[in-house]
Amino acid sequence: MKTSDKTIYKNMSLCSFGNGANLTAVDSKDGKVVRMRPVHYDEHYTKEDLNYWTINAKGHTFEPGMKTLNSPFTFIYKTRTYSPNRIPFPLKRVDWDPNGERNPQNRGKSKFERISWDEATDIIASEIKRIDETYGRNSIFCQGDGHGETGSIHGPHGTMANLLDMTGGLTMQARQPDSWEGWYWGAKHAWGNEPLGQNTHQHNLFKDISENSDALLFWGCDPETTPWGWSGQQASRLCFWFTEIGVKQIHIAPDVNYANAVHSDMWIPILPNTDAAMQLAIAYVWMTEGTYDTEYVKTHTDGFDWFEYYVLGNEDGVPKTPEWAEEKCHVPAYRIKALARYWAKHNVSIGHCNGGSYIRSCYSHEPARLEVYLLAMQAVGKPGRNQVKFIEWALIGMDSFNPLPPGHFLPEVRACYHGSVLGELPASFIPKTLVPQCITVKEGEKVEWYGHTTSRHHRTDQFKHFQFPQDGDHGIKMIWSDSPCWSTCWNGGNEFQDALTNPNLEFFLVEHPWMENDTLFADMILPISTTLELDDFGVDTYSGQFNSVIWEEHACDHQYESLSDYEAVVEVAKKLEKFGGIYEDCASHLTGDMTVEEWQEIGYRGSGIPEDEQDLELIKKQGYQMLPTREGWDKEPAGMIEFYEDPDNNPMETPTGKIEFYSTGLANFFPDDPERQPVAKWIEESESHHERISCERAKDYPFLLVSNHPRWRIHANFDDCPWTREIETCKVVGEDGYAYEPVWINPVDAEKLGIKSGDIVEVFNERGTVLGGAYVSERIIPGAVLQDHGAETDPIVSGVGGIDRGGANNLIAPSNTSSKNAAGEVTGGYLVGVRKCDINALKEKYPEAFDTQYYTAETGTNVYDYLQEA
Ligand SMILES: Nc1nc2c(c(=O)[nH]1)N[C@H]1C(S)=C(S)[C@@H](COP(=O)(O)OP(=O)(O)OC[C@H]3O[C@@H](n4cnc5c(=O)[nH]c(N)nc54)[C@H](O)[C@@H]3O)O[C@H]1N2
Ligand SMILES: Nc1nc2c(c(=O)[nH]1)N[C@H]1C(S)=C(S)[C@@H](COP(=O)(O)OP(=O)(O)OC[C@H]3O[C@@H](n4cnc5c(=O)[nH]c(N)nc54)[C@H](O)[C@@H]3O)O[C@H]1N2
Ligand SMILES: [Mo]
Repeated sequence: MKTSDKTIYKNMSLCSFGNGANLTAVDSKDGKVVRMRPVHYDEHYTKEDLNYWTINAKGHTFEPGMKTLNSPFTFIYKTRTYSPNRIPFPLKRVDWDPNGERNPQNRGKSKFERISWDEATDIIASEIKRIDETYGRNSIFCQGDGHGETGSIHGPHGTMANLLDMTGGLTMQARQPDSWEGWYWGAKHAWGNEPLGQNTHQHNLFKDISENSDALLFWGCDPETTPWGWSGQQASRLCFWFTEIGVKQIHIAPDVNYANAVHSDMWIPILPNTDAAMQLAIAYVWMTEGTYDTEYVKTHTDGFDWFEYYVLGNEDGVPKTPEWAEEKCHVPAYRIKALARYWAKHNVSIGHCNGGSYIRSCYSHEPARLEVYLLAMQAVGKPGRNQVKFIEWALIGMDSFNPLPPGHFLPEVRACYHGSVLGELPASFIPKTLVPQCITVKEGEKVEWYGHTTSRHHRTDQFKHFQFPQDGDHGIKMIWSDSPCWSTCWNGGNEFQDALTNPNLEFFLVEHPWMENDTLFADMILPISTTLELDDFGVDTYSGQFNSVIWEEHACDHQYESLSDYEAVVEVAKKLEKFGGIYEDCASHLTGDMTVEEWQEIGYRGSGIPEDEQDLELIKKQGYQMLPTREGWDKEPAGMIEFYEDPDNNPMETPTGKIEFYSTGLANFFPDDPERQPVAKWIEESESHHERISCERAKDYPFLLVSNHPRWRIHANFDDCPWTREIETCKVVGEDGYAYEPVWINPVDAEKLGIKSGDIVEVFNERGTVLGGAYVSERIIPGAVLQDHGAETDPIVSGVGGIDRGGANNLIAPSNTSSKNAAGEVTGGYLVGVRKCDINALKEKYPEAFDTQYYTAETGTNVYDYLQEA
């Protein structure tokens, strides 16, 4: 019996940029998606067609395979499409009246009522016009960035910014390089590697490591979890291959993450965000034992003397010995010495996705620069000695194989506004890390920072000064968000929840598929379709297998009254057109007067498939088209070898062209910044942060929080998935039947706290409290606790000092940025207290909050519980 009557193909990565990985087959029957499954390339292609690549090393061969290696999230996506949490129709908060009382204080408290698309778009259009005429366009603030469903035409983020941009302007949220803060704000000043700051010379690194490395340091890296986000399972296979060929895998992390548990030859437990201390001690061992590459340091680097002066203690009287470091990072001195000596004698590379709280905590620019220093002291670029980035893309140099490199965009097809990420910002913009401060800024005051803060700007952009609001502007009166997860993904979420109730904010509009997180605080919500309901176009560039170009069709109809983000914004544009003037023809400008199918064709034409191989009939019929591996890929120079061999003719992008131990750019522009000095240092505490175990605050909040990228979610996505919620590392069901976000606690700490596995616990500091379910395990170092990020907020009391049952720990993250002049986020590696929670006492104290707790352990929220009964 045939179980499906239709099969379509989709790009199911949640990267959002049209490209990603996870080419997936989707079967549906009677209009309903019944199954999502991998694609076997050999249904249409032979190995020869694909120019099948292999890597040979040490008598073994690594093969990409002929079947896609999708992440588990790919196969469970239909549960999101059919989630009970889907927003079915446009909603308006019952006590928000655009012509009367707006009750901003009730955001997040009052319920919603159904309205029609016609009413909703009428209100939106007239609010835009009114706010523009009363306060000016810069009072409309767009939050239009984020990861999310991979769409090109129906891009999940920023379409509304396009509309506002073409009709008079807006204030845009600038997405900071959240994933690689430390590399961006720090490492660039040491070795360039623009624009990311992580090593951008990734060609053939996988091959290089296989052939030449003795060990790979997984320094804050979980290639069994984070590849699930964007790419698939190739990184997992790579780790097995490293074991097969004898490349040692050493994990440096506070926790036994999922790769560490399976693949590691050694785990070096370290307290969160104390890596800088260990790095300095490693440098100390090399300096005092004479085991670094002095010749390389002379010819390839600049300013080493400054660093040596500091490390040996000549500057502050404190030699950075392994014993000194042990006290800060809790790695025993003997182990630091052993690692330093092993490293000096062997070919060692370092692998990251991005680096965990090592790279997203206070002063993250320091460990990032220190890593560059250590690499330089051991002749980075020499075969087997490199820095590998983005293991989550599984690629380790896969961009060498594939004609479409990761990050290949399809610019013509974009409905998304990519300025927020890539840097083409309007004059008025706000760094994402400073949003609460900017919403609440008082008339006549301003918020200030350095740099456009988006991820593609050059190092020198960090020296430009900016402010909000612009002179003469009036601050934020309206927010239009298509990425309503600020409170569970950014820094100081409780401050954001408070800011949303600010009386200056007249209209908070959200477009989203699901009722969760900031959506609960909206005045109006537009129901958005999921990718399975849409025709689109995509490319697979991250799988680490082969590139494919995908002609995406819808697998089921639009659910309920939902529209895609693009379609929703076009509906608003049509209403604006009626006002004429600046709004004339804005809807047709937005669509280019083209149908989705016409956009798909444009996407295909610009996809990178060579013109003579383009065949529209074929791709429409087959659903996808594969590209063969590039000829000659294996001849390309690996990693930073060219700089290693000839630094004068292949300089780094630093002012001196060398790797700078003394960042001359920072020295010129911020000579007196104690938090980011010209030479990277250990910063104990400072004006911006008091988040060390040595700080006064640690008496009340003695643990450092690790807040990893979630094993069972992609950030804020998937928290409602019944298939994963059953897993004990996904949710811990408490005594009251509620599914809590796990909190890992070491048995030594648990015993002191009187906590056992399964207990409901509170994780807290002066910024608030989040609940969790205890998972007592030696998988976490004593002195640290771990709770993944991105759980759905479920406020018992919202705002600063509040209590969140959902376990969205970003609510209690610091709101100050990486350091005074670096606007990065701090979302892990900060101080918290932990105690057992008396849930019954909370229920007595906040009966109303618990009356309106709608969660079931199986699925989390149900949207109907937020609706006012008719
Ligand atoms: N504690 C802690 N916090 C962190 C980090 C950490 O390590 N620890 N890491 C940081 C990093 S690296 C990142 S990238 C960020 C991630 O933060 P984000 O990129 O903001 O998070 P996402 O959940 O991926 O997506 C944003 C929103 O888009 C929504 N969405 C998905 N598809 C669609 C769609 O088609 N249309 C619309 N309108 N919405 C859609 C999702 O539901 C979600 O609300 O978090 C950062 N925050
Ligand atoms: N499943 C899943 N995959 C994802 C994502 C997701 O949300 N879910 N998000 C995607 C995105 S946007 C990004 S940016 C990447 C993020 O990629 P990463 O930055 O690599 O991810 P993290 O989980 O923050 O950290 C990786 C590991 O670092 C270790 N670690 C944590 N804190 C510290 C520390 O202070 N010091 C040291 N030495 N180690 C530490 C932990 O073992 C953790 O497992 O993942 C991507 N992939
Ligand atoms: Mo990220």
